[in-house]
Amino acid sequence: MTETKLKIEGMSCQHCVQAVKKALSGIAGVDSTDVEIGSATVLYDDAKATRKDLEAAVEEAGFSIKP
Ligand SMILES: [Cu+2]
Repeated sequence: MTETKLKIEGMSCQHCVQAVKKALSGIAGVDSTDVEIGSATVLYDDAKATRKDLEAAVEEAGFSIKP
């Protein structure tokens, strides 16, 4: 398991938190997520998912990743 923290731009309320949580939880290999406004800490199996997958899911949900 790998833990990574994503910095996320464009989140402003609990709806955004739920949207990001849902997007991340839908990825195969993601074990747990801890999402708050502006960031998400994700525990995932790096044999099944990559950080790029996590970032892509967040972007597909309408937010952007801060480098
Ligand atoms: Cu919101």
